Amino acid sequence: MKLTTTFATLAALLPFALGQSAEWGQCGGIGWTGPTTCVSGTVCTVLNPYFSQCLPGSSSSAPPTTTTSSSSPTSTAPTSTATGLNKLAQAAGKKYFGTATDNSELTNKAYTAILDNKSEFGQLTAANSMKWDATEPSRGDFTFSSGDQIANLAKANGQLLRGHNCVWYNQLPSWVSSGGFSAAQLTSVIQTHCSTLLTHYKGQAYAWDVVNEPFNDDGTWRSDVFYNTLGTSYVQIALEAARAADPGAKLYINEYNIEYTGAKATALLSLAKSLLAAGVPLDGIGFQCHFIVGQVPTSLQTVMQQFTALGLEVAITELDIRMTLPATNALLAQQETDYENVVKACMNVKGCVGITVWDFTDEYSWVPGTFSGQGEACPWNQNLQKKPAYSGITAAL
Ligand code: 9MR
Repeated sequence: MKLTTTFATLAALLPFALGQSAEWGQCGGIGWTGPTTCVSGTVCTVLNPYFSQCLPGSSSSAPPTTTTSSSSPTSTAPTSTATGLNKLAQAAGKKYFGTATDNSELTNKAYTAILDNKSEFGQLTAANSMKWDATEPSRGDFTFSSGDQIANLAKANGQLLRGHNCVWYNQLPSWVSSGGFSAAQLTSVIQTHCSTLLTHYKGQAYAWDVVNEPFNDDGTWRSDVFYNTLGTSYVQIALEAARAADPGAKLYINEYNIEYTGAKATALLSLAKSLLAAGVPLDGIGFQCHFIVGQVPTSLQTVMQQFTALGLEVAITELDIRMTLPATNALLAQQETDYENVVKACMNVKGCVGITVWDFTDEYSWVPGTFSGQGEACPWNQNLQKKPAYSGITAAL
């Protein structure tokens, strides 16, 4: 036993003696002064400007800052010992498995112990604190302290950040929605907001939901101050301002109920085509995936592929699967299957870059507050215990 421990310790130290990072170790990023090469069988992969990591595989995947040492790759292929949702997702070639979180939750130590665990979560989204009402509550008065708390946490944990969001009809201060602006004035309001927001987080966000929920479920445009004042052009205005502010961020349109084939998915597909044809900067489509147990759409993979066929990437951005309470073993078992199927859909689509759950615990889910009598939508329960849903996710990864 003692001998094994000593040998294991020496073996673990060997990469450092060779100046290499171990599998899953850091190998680069702003401020990193440690090794910049990886042990054999792993590749130094840029996850964000602050964090490059030695991921299992050879140098054919994402552009590495540096590649593996030249030691013989003919030995047994690396068997993945990955545990944790993010580790598994990355081992399977995805960029991240992530979660939404909110500022008020960060005082719960038991919660943050899981949130900060990069094996589980490699990406964070601020559930509320980067929205318009939080960041520009009155015109020109920008407040980033709450958003910064989430961004800084992601940075400290070596996690990617998804920015959410720039232009949305909801959580929009009345100075915008009822401002009586002309088209020219509202254009400037959008440009200032998107530009200031993305400039503030420049270099930190992997992606931004630049436009959120532009369509009604029947595929018509949502009637809000943006559409009513500017027509469809507001989408282009926002995307162009976002690109100019942070050229490194992937720019997304994020939407729900596009997981089903039908009018809404068709409307977004034709918008995406026309934006790309016009040279408007659009990189990705977010599939929110707020689902109901037993009713997960079988069309998810097909619809995602319709978008990736245009050259766009896609991501599952707000996954949760709710049920009518009380939870039963049968419902929890169905939820396990449902989570597995949703994650599988992303796994089956090469251009699906990652999956984000809309918070990981039932303790902080938005569902019970919005859908009376429903809940239990997350993979961890209210007591921060993993549910069968967790196994559904790992089975798919
Ligand atoms: O999780 C968010 C919740 O705390 C807010 O009260 C709610 C208000 O609009 O927004 C929730 O997040 C939404 C997200 O920003 C966009 N897609 C739907 C999400 C759930 O409502």
